Amino acid sequence: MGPRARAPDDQAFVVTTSGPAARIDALRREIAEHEYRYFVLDAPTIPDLEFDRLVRELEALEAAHPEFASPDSPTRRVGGAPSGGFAEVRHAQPMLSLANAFTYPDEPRPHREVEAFVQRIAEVVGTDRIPFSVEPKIDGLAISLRYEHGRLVVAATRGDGTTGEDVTHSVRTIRGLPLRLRGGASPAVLEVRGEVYLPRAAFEAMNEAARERGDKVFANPRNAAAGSVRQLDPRVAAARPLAFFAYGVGVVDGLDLPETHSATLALFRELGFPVAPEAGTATGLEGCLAYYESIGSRRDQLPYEIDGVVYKVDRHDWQQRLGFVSRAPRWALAHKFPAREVSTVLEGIDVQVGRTGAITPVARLRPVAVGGVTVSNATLHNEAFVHGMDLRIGDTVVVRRAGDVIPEIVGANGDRGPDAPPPWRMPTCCPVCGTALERLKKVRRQTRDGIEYEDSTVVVCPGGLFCRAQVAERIRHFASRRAMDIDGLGERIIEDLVDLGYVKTPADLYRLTLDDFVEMKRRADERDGTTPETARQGRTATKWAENLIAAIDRSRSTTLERLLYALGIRDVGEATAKALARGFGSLDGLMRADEAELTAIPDVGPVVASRIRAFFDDPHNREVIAALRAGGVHWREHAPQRAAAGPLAGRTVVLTGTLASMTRDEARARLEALGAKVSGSVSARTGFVVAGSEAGSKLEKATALGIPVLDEAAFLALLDDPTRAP
Ligand code: I6G
Repeated sequence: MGPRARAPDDQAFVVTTSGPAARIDALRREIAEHEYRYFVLDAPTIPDLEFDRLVRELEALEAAHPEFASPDSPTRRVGGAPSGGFAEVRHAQPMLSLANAFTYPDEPRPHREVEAFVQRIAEVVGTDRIPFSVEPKIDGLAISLRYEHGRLVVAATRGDGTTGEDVTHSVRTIRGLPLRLRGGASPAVLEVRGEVYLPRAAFEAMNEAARERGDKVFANPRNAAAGSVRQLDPRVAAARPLAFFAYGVGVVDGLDLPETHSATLALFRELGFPVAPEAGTATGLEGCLAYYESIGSRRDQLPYEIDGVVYKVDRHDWQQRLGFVSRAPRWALAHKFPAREVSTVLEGIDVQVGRTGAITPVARLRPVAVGGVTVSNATLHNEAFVHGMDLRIGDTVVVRRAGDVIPEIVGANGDRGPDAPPPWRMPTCCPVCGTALERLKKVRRQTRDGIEYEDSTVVVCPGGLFCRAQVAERIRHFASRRAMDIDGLGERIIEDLVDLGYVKTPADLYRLTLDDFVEMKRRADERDGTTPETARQGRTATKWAENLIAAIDRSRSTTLERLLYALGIRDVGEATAKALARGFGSLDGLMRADEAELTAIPDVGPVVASRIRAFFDDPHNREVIAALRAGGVHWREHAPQRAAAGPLAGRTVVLTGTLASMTRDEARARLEALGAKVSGSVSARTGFVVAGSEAGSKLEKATALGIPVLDEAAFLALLDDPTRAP
């Protein structure tokens, strides 16, 4: 069901079996209850596999007994064929909008709009100690769900507030959204309103997969959620892990609502609806502002994108007294966070040279504040991305910055006059060393205006050692925290070391003396025109150099896996470095290995194996390794550890896409525990492919090669019973 299932510690259900109808009914109730525990209470009580077994049993029984079919069976979330369009739904009670307030940090009264909101309420209710219900404002799509006699009958978008679109077929697929109200509740009508959203991780995985396929990416989770809900084919919506939080009511008939909004949210939970776990209560202006600060400080850690918080007067009778101004309730306010998407001007496109020579276009932007940070650069990923968006210098572009993600351009205004600059072209020579650039994979593409380009997913500078950018990048990677961890050896110092000729390879670091550093600093200051040193500055420079020498010395004692990662072999990330270190135990063993021995290591496919072989065959790299050893770099070696016993021993499996029930690392560990080798690339030697949602080019390749593909359900069944392996 999801990645968080716990051990079966409180099994609350005893399922009786007296004929298929009773069993079907019991299974439906049991599955709905487990979905509730998982999605609403966030407290699952059975492991995923057990849950899946219940669903499979129900599916089998329903297939054998179609006479007991029911539209609100948990197996029927994806019901019916794709619809031909969206019917209009007139909301029985309008879906209103909320008034917004912003904070102006640089002004004398930064929260004046929230103060005015509270003040207006205080004047009506006679106190400023107002109890508020407070919630995060999820960046999703507002939906109204209509239940009649306990059953979901219609789900509609907000539309213009009066008339929306019928999206019942796709909203039904949202796991954790009750198709029937819980606990047998059966009011004549209950309209529950809330937000459909796409969790941040799912949004990022979806865009990554789209990028891999060369498809258009969604600008933000809200657009992705809206695009998913407005799918005519419910199977598409079902494949996207949409989620829902309830936050309000529309028409209610036959149910007594509690006296406060916070108690209504608690009632929603009892009826089976997910409610944002951050929802709470606060008193007066101070309480609201404290909530705003608290949620704001956790904004990047929340698993969903939010654009602010919402304050609502908690007491329903006070809400009624306050009423509405135009189409917004006077008793509620959306207090917005600084925007994460803003427009600015694309002033230029530069290219960056990575440590392996890969060339990445980078947008140079007119500096702009995005989500509280000034942004002047944004990644453009690759040439195809620039052409796909048809970006031109001078365009107005939309920049987005969320969480720790590097700022991205997510949209561009393509309406430009006849004097528009020509489309951008990737330079033909490395901007740093002048070597002619190479294209590793050629794809023909067309822009919107029909001009044909030969795009490459990877453009590289083959300058290697001659290219200062690559030398500096390699040393930066070598010294980085997860590699050799040389504390204090920052980007600027590395650039100076390379520019002034002190360092050409990582091994040169271990030959540097205190005097070299002091001298280098003096020359760099001279070059930069920095004022001559005072005696005190001289002492500081010596202390700085001593600290660096000590940090370099500490890095001499390392581990084989860190060293392998630090060497920067193409496609050898931390996980592969670890697997190689475990599998070979010694650097000499690894350096001697042929491609067959290399591909016996988990995560190493033929492409990576050939890269490793090429790296160690290069005499220059062998010299660097010898020089590192001579410079005192050492690590512990051990006997090779190869485990290939188990029912899947000898089978190579490729994982692709996103699995709903476990992370990729968990899936890999489960397969390896059964003896399988998990590889990162599909080849004729691949035994089978496990494809989660949003699987990209690997799935396509497997299909083209006729390699068996397991979906998530089949994969879970295989873990249960490895004899089912194709
Ligand atoms: O658009 C909204 C987002 C969140 C809302 C809302 C909300 O409460 C947490 N509440 C109301 C009453 C309305 N819109 C109209």
